Amino acid sequence: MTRASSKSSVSLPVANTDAAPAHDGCASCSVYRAANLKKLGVTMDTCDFVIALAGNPNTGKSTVFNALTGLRQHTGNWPGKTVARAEGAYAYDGRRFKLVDLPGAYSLLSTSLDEQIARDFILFGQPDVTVAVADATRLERNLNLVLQILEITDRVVVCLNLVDEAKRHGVTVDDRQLARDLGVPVIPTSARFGQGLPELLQSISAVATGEIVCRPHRLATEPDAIKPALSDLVAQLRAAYPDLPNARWVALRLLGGDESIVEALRTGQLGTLQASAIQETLSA
Ligand SMILES: Nc1nc2c(ncn2[C@@H]2O[C@H](COP(=O)(O)OP(=O)(O)O)[C@@H](O)[C@H]2O)c(=O)[nH]1
Ligand SMILES: [Mg+2]
Repeated sequence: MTRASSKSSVSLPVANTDAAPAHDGCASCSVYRAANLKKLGVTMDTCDFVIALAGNPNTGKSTVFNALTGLRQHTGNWPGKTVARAEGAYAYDGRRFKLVDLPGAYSLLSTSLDEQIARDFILFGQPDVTVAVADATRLERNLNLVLQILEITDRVVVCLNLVDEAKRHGVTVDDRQLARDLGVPVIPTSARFGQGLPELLQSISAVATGEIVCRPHRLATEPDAIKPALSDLVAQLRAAYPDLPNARWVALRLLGGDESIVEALRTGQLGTLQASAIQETLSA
């Protein structure tokens, strides 16, 4: 499916000005060029796929975003830097990808505005791929959000970033085992230095086109006690909102008393929220 948009073309610098040491994945070497990346800035006349960048604050989402789009989304080493989502585009292997840099989030269950924006986009915006950017130096903490994302969508690539920092602290992550455990591709990167980005581009493309089919790790099952209520609620949600992408997840949130979802349902905004998120996805 091709998604259309009306944004005008803007010519933007494409060079990655961050100091980049010589290595396989850097922006200036042949491997990177061979990755067939064309940074399109905010040129999004048409795009084939919408890609969301999600992750805890300070995991390098905006650094990845800038490296792939050639834009200059602000990066910083403190939380809350990205307050709204930023959008840009790139072309890879003859296809056009719209990249959405979501605000940092520790959880998709919280009620902070940043986290709600991120959650609504992943849940209702239906990105073709969600890239979960995780900090390799704080993997355990970061996996909380990754696992929550895997509950909502099965098209996920984990960008295991800051591996250079992890290495400096003597931490190595077995990314292959992690990929097996999570059931989605895990790509080690040092986005600041362009390392791993060709592999990341390749994985995003493969998941978007269906060449790679993810089998995400999901919580085994819900407790027996809530099963009848859950299936009843799921049926009602499906009847009321046939296009709702993940009725089970929404039902679980309702049973958990998630105020924002309860409110969205009570006011009838659940359908509107869904429609507007999709509309924004298409027209931004
Ligand atoms: N050492 C190192 N620093 C990085 C890497 N990626 C991002 N950073 C730095 O981490 C900080 C936060 O990055 P940013 O992209 O703003 O994170 P965001 O909050 O997730 O958007 C910035 O100072 C980046 O330069 C990396 O792979 N290695
Ligand atoms: Mg950011």
